[in-house]
Amino acid sequence: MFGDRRLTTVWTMACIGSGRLCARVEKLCQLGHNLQARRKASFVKFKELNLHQNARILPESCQAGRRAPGYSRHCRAISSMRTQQPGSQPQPQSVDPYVLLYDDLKHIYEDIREELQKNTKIPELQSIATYYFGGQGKALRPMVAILMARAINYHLYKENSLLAPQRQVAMISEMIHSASLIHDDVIDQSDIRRGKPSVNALWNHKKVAMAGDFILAVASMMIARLRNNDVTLTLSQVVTDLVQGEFMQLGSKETENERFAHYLTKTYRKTASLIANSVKATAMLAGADDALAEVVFQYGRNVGLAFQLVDDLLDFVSSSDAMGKPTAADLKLGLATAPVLFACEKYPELNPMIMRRFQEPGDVERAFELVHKSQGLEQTRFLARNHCIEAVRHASSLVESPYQKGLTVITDLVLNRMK
Ligand code: GRG
Repeated sequence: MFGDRRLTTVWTMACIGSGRLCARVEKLCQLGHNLQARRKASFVKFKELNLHQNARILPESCQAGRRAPGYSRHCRAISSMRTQQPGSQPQPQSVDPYVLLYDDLKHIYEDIREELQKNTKIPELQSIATYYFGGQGKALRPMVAILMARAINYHLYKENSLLAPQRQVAMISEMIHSASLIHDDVIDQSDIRRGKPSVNALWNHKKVAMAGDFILAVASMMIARLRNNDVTLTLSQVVTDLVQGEFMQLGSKETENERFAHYLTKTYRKTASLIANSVKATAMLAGADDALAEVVFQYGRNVGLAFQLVDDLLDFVSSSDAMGKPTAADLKLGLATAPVLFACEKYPELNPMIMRRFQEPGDVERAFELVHKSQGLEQTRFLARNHCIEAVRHASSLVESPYQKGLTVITDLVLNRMK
């Protein structure tokens, strides 16, 4: 329906002059994953898991019912993910992932806080480590992980169920995400996140960095408890990717082609790897074979790339009120993201600004203006949309179910989100 692999290359080539390079980069982004995928996996079988004492099958989501305390705040936080411009892609209107997964998600932050609190008796460490699990996040990563888990369970076994280890992966995914946000806030010295003072604005940065490590350590214990080597490797890959992605962000490249390649690899590592490997882990826990795990991974990779592209776009178009953080933040941090890299083609005067990381007076304002005058924002959206189409193509190969449809709806939310 959405074309074949050639289309991927064509749309990549269509949107930037350095298309062939970009397509090569796409391949590079997958390289690390493919090496992993080639290893023979010894998957835990779904039915065996059902019998395992830890593998409590959680009930199917009910659509109405009692709202948990704090749930309305959580809904407000995630409501901005809902479609802003309806109909950008054909979507099954009947499926609302937030409603569909209400029961699965309503206690997720509470469960994470509990997990963190039981692993330390130091009150300040508890406070810092649990600060970003107050329900203000969009919970995108657990939502996608659980949707995929349920879609795969239905695909393989026609089961309307979620395995307890799969829900653990959803929690682990959000924990790794939050640990990275904490480290990011320290590195960027940002004062505000999700419309609140950021963690480092409230506590000493040394303690904050250690709290981030603590979250990662507790997440590692949870991974170990899954007792599945392939899942352990898959989720550990995420942390190495995150660190490398952030590291890459500190450097810059001389030529335009090198820069775009660098940006795409960084984007995969910094954002897409977590979503791709988390959904893959849920599929592995269901007993998916290598081919199915790859389909699932590609869905997550494309959603993740689209998500970051839109994030980079919103930095230029959204208000700081909507985003809960300052706008043009990337330029101020010296970062040249997709809108700037595209704008460079029309306005080469951006090149020296990129090289000096927008440090000279007036650079940020001028770059901001040139991006808006160029086609950079449209080209970024085009690229994001095509990654969403690719994600939908992968989701379409799963057996139809509300969860499988939900995976398609997610791409629309990602593309049209306001924050
Ligand atoms: C030690 C895990 C670890 C990481 C260190 C600092 C670092 C390396 C990586 C930073 C990765 C990072 C912050 C990526 C940004 C990804 C991104 C777009 C975050 C915003 O995601 P949203 O909008 O956030 O889903 P909410 O607030 O909704 O949860």
